[in-house]
Amino acid sequence: MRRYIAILLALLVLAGCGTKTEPPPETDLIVIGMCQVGAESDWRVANSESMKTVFTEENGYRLLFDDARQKQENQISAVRKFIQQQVDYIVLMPISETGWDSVLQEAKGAGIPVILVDRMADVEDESLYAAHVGSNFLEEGRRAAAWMEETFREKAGPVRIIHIHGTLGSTAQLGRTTALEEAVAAHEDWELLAQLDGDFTQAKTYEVMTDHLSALSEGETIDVVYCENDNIAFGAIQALEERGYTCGPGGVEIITFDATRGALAECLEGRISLAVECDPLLGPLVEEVIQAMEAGQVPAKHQYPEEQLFTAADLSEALLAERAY
Ligand code: GZL
Ligand code: ZN
Repeated sequence: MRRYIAILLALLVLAGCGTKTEPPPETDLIVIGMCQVGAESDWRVANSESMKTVFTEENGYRLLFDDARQKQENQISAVRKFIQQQVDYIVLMPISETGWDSVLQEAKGAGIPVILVDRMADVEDESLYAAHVGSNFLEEGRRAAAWMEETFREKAGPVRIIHIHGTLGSTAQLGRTTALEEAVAAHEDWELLAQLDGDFTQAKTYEVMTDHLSALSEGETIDVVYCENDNIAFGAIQALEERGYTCGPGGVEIITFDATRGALAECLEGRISLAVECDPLLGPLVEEVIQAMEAGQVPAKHQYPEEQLFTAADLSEALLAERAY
């Protein structure tokens, strides 16, 4: 009997049942420290998904993912943690443009390349980052302003605009705001009624827009609300409709940026007038940069995704169904 048990034990050990499963060996996986802003918007969730889909162990990567919960100090400590862990690359989605010089200097000193994704970091020394992959936000805003010019060309009297901006100091906010302010300055018949801080979230926008509307006289005319992302648009529409306004073409024209599926559905429904696409699926572009660097090449400093505008005429249920985000 004892011999039988001994054989059984030996078989179990051989089968590895007795030992804990070892993680895959640190072979040649490329280790990436990723500092994400947070999960403040549908765009951000899609952006994180894109990264996690690309940077998998099957594809040859070990992804260390940090969510900064929309605080720059959390991003800075995450970069320092990744430097200590001696990752191969740091991928940073900077929440705002300033305050990065010293921590990126530390990464450079540790010989770890930094790739900026989505928003930009405004640093003195451009060698502090290897490449930037993200949208041209000023261009996005200028395309929205051109649509406004077209839409209001024949309108007699003032064009009354409420501007709800995103996280102050973020490249997306700076670019989209500059474009609107340039256009307002160029049109003496455009009136900027208010500039509110929606911080790219639906909750904050609903709060500030409700407060603003409650201070207006009943039914005061608003021609267009310029929302710097979809979640701002959702909050603004909720507040406007509660106050009796009709949103969409012919009513309060709603302009939004990102063009996530939720916003395109509202556009098809006729509550959003214009959705300016801002592509969150940047994982493949970032991987191209990393693979180029792995091959010893110097990547282009800036890589911009292709983006388009949507109005209801451009949309259908079928198109919505096939969109990735
Ligand atoms: C834009 C990105 C912005 C999105 C918002 O690339 O920085 O941040 O437009 C997100 O939805 O919060
Ligand atoms: Zn004009």
